Amino acid sequence: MTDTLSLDAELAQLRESLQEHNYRYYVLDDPSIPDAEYDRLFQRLKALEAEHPDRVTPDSPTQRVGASPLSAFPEVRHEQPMLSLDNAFDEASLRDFDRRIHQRLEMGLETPIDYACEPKLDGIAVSLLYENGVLVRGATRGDGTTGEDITQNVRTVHSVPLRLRGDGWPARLEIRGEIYLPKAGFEAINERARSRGEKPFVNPRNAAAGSLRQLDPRITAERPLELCVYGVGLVEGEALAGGQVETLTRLREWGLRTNPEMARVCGIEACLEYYQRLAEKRNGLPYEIDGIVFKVDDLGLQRRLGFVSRAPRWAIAHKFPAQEELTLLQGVEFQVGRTGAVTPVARLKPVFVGGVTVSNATLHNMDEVARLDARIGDTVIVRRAGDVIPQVVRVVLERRPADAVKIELPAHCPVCGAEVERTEGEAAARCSGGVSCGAQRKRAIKHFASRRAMDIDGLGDKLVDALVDSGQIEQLADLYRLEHPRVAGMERMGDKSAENLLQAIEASKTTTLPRFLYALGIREVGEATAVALVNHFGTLEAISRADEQALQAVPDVGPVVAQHVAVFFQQPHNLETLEQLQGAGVHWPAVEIMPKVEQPLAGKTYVLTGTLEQLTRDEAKQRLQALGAKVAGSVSKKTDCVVAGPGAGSKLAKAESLGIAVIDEVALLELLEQA
Ligand code: 9MJ
Repeated sequence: MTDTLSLDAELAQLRESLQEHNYRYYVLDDPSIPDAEYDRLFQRLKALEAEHPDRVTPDSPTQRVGASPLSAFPEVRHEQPMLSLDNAFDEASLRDFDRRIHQRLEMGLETPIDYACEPKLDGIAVSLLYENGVLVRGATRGDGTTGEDITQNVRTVHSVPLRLRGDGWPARLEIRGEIYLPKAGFEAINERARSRGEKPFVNPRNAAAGSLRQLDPRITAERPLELCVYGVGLVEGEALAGGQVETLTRLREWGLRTNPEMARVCGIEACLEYYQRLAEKRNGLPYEIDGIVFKVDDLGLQRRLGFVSRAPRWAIAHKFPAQEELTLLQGVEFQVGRTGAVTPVARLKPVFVGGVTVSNATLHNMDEVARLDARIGDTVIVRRAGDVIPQVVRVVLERRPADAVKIELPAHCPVCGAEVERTEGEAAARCSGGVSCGAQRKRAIKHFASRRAMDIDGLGDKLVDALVDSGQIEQLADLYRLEHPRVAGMERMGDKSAENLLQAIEASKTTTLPRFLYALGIREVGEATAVALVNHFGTLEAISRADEQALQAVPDVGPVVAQHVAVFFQQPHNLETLEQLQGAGVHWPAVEIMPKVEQPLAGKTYVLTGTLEQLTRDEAKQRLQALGAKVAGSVSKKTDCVVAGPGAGSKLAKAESLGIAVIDEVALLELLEQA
């Protein structure tokens, strides 16, 4: 007996405690224990209930999911009809609403009315029936009189209490509210859908509807839905006194989530101010709202005002500008980004959406175009939510004209005419023009001038921007045609710095072939690949003539790199650039091809540390690489040898602790000489 008592006491205590923590977490947004502790209490309750199945109650926190899939949702009749709202799309209509109320109540306009102001959530309206404080039914709005019984799914929503807190609730109580997906939850669901190759939802409202209308409640349970309540239907037993705001405050005490932005204001001017304030806050809220609902706060006045058809005379929704509109897809242009990514952009018949006129929207990439099945001439839904760039979210297939035109990726870059490449497994298509492409020019020049490429000291990013913007550099080779007076006349330049820059540019003409090849910025061709290509082919000419098969014979060059290299050298623009650069005087010493047998360090990994005195780090690195060695930046078990100069520190210590061979610069030079 005592055992049973203490078991029941523990079960009751666990349930109450979990319910309280749920309330603090979901309703007050102020949890008092860490998640791990909540999980422990939950697991304890689950274990006890598993041991004593006869003690499981339907309102136990463990009983949110568990029901099996339905074949259809049964119909339910609401105890009280679920109302809809009239809309006001501008200030004048809102003022008319206030005027009508004054007239009906026979009140002078000078007597302001108290209004409850609530953000209008754009989710799915639900009615929750509580009997003696226990959730017995959840239903959709349906036609307002009859809805669908979605009790199983509603129970999986954590902010829906399975039992009301406290006391004093009416014996039977219908709660009205909205189940919705916060913005972050919507993004997460769509991200997951995309990663699985599934179709993403168009907007959070559709995602919430799709989640709530699952016949299998286990799927609903995986969606981060939330509840927010804004009213009541049937109230049987205890009456609810006070106004709208007071009612919602009571509901909150009973454990139901209400909107913290809710406010009571006096008079229509204050309503307009509230609307403005929330309009400014809209993008920063964690959930989507599509307007503000204003309700006469006093329940007595509400009763006197009554209804017309299904909408109360005492409430109105003042809508924000729509975030989705229909328009025509008039064309598609392809833009080339700094990295060469070729992006389709929809040209739309201008349409007012999300508070601005939109005439362009991104289509992301060709995979997205295929997913949308968009064609020129289609009617599309454009969405502009918050500050994000407008998107085409859906095509209205029923409105497709017979002459709608398929969207094709152009074969050639719209900026430079070079071939457009698509790599297997990559969504973006890219221009292969590289250095010769105007869209990629600034980036290409910055890379060309960088220290590990042509090493043009003093040619920083800002200066490159200024030189391109002022028209002094249109193509790479223009670098070598810069003239002193114009350079010196630029902002923050002067005689001396111009002279230094021109000298550095002059000095860069004397380079090495691997550096030059790397400087061209061919995709996937880093320094090591450039060295490998040069070692294998010996001359730029040979590299440029090699086909993909020949390129793949180079160590570490796979099909993707081979394709990028081959395509680069097939572009007439690129060949012209190479000619111009060499014509401007860029040159390098001839390279002796090392037959593979003469790569005595192939497969070995070297690490350089400390100061070298006779060689620069780069020279040492290039000469080691020329012998087939890999030069790594850090010491690991895979390192074969560490070259340590004066000042070597932790890398040397690590090499010693791992028992890795250590040599000094003299030994390195000997090694390089012998090889
Ligand atoms: C929404 N959707 O946020 C009402 N609503 O009141 C609020 N909807 C409503 N109130 C009566 N805050 C009918 C609908």
